[in-house]
Amino acid sequence: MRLSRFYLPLLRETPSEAQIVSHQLMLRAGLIRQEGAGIYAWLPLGFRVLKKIEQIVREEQNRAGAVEMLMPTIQQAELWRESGRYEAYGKEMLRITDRHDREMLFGPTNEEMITEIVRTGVRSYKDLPKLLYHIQWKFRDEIRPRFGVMRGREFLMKDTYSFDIDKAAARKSYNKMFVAYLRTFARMGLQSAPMRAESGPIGGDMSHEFIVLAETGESGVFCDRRLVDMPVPGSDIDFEGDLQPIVDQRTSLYAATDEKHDAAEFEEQVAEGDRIAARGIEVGHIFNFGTKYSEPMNAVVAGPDGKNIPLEMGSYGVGVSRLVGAVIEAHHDEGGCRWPLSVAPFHVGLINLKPGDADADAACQSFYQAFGKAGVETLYDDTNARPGEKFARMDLIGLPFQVIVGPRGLKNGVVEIKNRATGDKSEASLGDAAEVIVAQVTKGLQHSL
Ligand code: 5CA
Repeated sequence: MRLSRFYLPLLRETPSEAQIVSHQLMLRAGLIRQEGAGIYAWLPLGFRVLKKIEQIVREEQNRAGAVEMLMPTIQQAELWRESGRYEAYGKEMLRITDRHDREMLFGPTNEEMITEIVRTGVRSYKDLPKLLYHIQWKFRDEIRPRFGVMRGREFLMKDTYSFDIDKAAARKSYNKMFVAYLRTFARMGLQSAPMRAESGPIGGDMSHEFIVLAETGESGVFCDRRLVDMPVPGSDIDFEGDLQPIVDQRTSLYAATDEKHDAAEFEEQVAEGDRIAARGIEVGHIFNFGTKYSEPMNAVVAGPDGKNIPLEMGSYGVGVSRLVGAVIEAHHDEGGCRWPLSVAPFHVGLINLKPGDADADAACQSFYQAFGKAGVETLYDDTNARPGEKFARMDLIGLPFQVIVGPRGLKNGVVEIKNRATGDKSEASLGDAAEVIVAQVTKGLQHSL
C-alpha cells in the first residue's frame, strides 16, 4: 500500500480526553476516531489490526473444535423475557422499539439467542457436544465508557457457547476454551493469566477471567508469578485429549481478581518472592453456568433412557476490540506503537527519503514488488514529507520493520533496516535487503503460529 493513497490521519497533539497510553496512541496514530461516547470508527490502520486479532481468535477457536456462525446484533425482548434477564439487565441494555412497537434490543451478549437456536436443532444426547461461536458487535450502555476501545459501549466480542449432556462433559468444553485462550493471547504477544472471577450478570459457579498484566488495567489482580511465566501449549495440542492436567497446573496456583481475592490465602499459598499484586486488563472471560438458561428456556435433549434433560451450558467471551488496546499497552515506547508481527497492520514500512530521485524510486519499487510477491505486507511511504517527519510517523505507527532508502546510501549500494521493537539499525546491501526482510518476517510469523 502506498502511503500517498492510504488514509492515515495522524494527530500532532495528544488528545486531552485520552488518559491511558493505548487510547492516546490509537487516536494519534490514526487507528480510530471517536464518533460518540464509547463508539469508535475503525480507520484503515486500526481496522487492519482489528482483523488480524479477530483472525487469530478465529483460528484458535477452530483449532479447539468450535464452529463459527453469525447471529444478528438486534434481538427480540421476548427472548430475554424467557430467561428472566430482560428486566434484570437494567440500564446497560440499549432498548429499541420498531415501527410496530415491538420491543427490541441491541445485543449485549447472546446466551438467550443461541439457546433458542440450539433447542430446536438438538434433540438427543447423541447430538452433543456442541461448541458454537460468532464474532459480532455488542452494545452495552456502560455508565462510564472510558479508555477508548478498552471500555467502549459498542465493541467487538467473540462469544462461544457450549452445550453438553452432563457436568463432566461441560467441564471438557470449558477446558477446551481455557486452553484455546492461553494460545490465543500468546499468539498476539500477550502474557495472560487465568484468574478466578465473579460471574456477574452472566451467572454460574465456575468462571475464569483471562488477564493481561498492565499498569493501566481496570482490575486489581493478585497471582503467583509462576503462572505468568508458564509456557503455553503448542499448536500440536490435542483438543480431544485430556486437557485437565493443563488446566489444573494453572488453577492450582493462586490467581484472583480483587473481587475474589483472599489476602490470607494469598500469603499462605505464594512465596513472598513470587507474589504479584498488580493491575490487569480482562481480555477474556469464561463461564460455566449449568442449566441457568436451558431450564427456563426449555432447551432439553432426550437422554439415553429417553427422559428429557436440560442442557449443561457455558459461555466464553473474548474482547476482540479491547485486545487492540491491550496489545498497545503491552507493546509501546515513547515513540509510539511497537506491534508484534502477528497483529501488525503492515509488516514493513518502506521509507523513500527522496521521491523523485530516479535511483531511490527504482530501488523502492523493486522492494515493494519483492515484498508483495513474498506476502510481506508493506506500507510504502512515497510522500514528499521531510525525512524527520517520515521517521517519526513510521515510529508512531510502529510497524515491526523499516526499510529506509535514500540517495546517499544507494551511492554505496546500501539501505538501512530498522527493527522497531529493539531499535536496532543495520545496513544491508541493495542485493540482500529484500531477502533479509522476507526471511525475518516469514520466521517471525511462523513463530507466532
Ligand atoms: N456472554 C459472556 C461470555 S461470551 C460475556 O458477555 N462475558 S463478558 O461480559 O465477560 O464479556 C466478554 C469479554 O468482552 C470481556 O472479557 C472483555 O474482554 C470484553 N468486554 C466486555 N465489556 C466490554 C466493553 N464495554 N468494552 C470492550 N470490551 C468489553
